Amino acid sequence: MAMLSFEKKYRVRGGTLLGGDLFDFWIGPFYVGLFGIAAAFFAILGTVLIIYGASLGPTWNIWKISINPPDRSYGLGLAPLAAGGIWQLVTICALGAFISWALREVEICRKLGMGYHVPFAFSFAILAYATLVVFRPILMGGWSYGFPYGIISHLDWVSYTGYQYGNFHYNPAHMIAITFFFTTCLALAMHGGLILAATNPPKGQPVKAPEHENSYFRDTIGYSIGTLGIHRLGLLLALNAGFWSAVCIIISGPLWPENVPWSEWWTFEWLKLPIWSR
Ligand code: 07D
Ligand code: 07D
Ligand code: U10
Repeated sequence: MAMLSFEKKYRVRGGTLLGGDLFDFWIGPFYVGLFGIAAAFFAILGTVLIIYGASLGPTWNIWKISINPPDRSYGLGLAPLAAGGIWQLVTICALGAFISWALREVEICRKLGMGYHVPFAFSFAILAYATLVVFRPILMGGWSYGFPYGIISHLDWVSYTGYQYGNFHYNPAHMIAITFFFTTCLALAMHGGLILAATNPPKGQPVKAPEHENSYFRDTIGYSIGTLGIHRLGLLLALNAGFWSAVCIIISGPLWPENVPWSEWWTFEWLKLPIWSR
């Protein structure tokens, strides 16, 4: 079915989570919905707050603008606008926008009669973000632990926080997360490569089907996970990358003491267990 006639067929009312028929319509290609309005509201308000924060100085250089979290002395309390309060409001707007966006995705899935896999996946990104700016700061007892909202300044935060624990590469959950990120790239490259290989045979030959795809990997590595399986694996790998990222940062401070190098984990008591210490 052509896309335009398909859209005419499925663009019907219903499937909303909240608000019934209110905002149950489309603007151009975009489904609106109550959560679309909420997402637009939070995104616009958050952006306006960032621009307001930037207007307080000291720079309009896009790379250097930074909306900083409050000082350590404010603990988990509210801070004045210019001293971290804007960061707190922007954080609320960001979470409001991300969660509204995920719920809008859920409504679209319901309208289309599809599974919730895409919003489920996005929720892992939201989890990682919330871990950085809400859960870890709460466990550490201060909003100052959140990362600053600026292109360069958030890199400074990652670097600073990494070196605060000596060499962050020694964090075992960071290792697991990185391995999942790398494996996700490997899997996507293999999958993209395989699909293009099957659909681009030499001139004059027919386009190949899943039997060829399965055979390719059975010939190469002795096993094919299958055409549906690779998508399940891809999702699993990517979600684990985000999940273990959240783990690696939530344990840095709340569980593993602040300022203690992660390298010491590897000299921890468990390393002295008789099986491998002889
Ligand atoms: C390609 C989908 C499109 C999304 C894009 C990002 C904004 C920010 C805001 C000026 C893959 C849109 C950007 C809306 C503009 C202002 C105030 C997704 C794609 C194109 N980072 N990070 C970037 C964010 C964190 C880290 C780039 C966001 C953590 C490192 C971009 C968040 C840590 C590097 C960016 C976030 C961290 C980057 C490219 C939120 C650990 C880079 C992102 C909300 C996760 C790279 C200058 C990209 C870079 C980079 C955005 C969080 C580390 C500006 C929105 C605190 C080491 N980050 N980041 O392509 O070039 O993502 O930085 O959590 O090297 Mg970051
Ligand atoms: C948080 C983004 C959420 C995004 C959302 C959506 C918009 C809309 C609109 C485009 C999680 C935002 C959407 C704004 C845009 C439009 C229209 C994703 C998030 C909700 N590290 N490290 C990680 C590597 C080192 C350190 C994670 C590698 C050093 C710290 C990942 C290396 C030191 C932290 C990772 C390396 C160090 C991390 C990031 C190599 C620094 C974290 C991915 C090869 C000296 C962070 C949860 C992630 C983390 C994190 C990879 C090196 C420190 C596993 C490959 C040794 C402090 N590092 N790292 O989390 O776990 O994505 O955050 O050297 O906090 Mg690391
Ligand atoms: C995949 C796939 C597959 C496909 C695919 C894809 C995965 C096998 C079948 C998809 C993949 C691709 C297309 C490849 C490229 C994708 C990437 C590389 C990922 C990254 C993507 C991007 C960088 C693009 C990002 C773009 C976005 C997010 C769109 C931005 C949209 C908007 C700004 C509008 C959003 C709409 C909303 C919020 C709801 C509707 C509202 C409006 C349209 C109007 C605006 C709002 C209002 C009127 C509300 C009023 C405002 C209020 C009340 C606020 C007022 C407040 C104030 C303070 C003023 O596997 O198959 O192929 O294709």
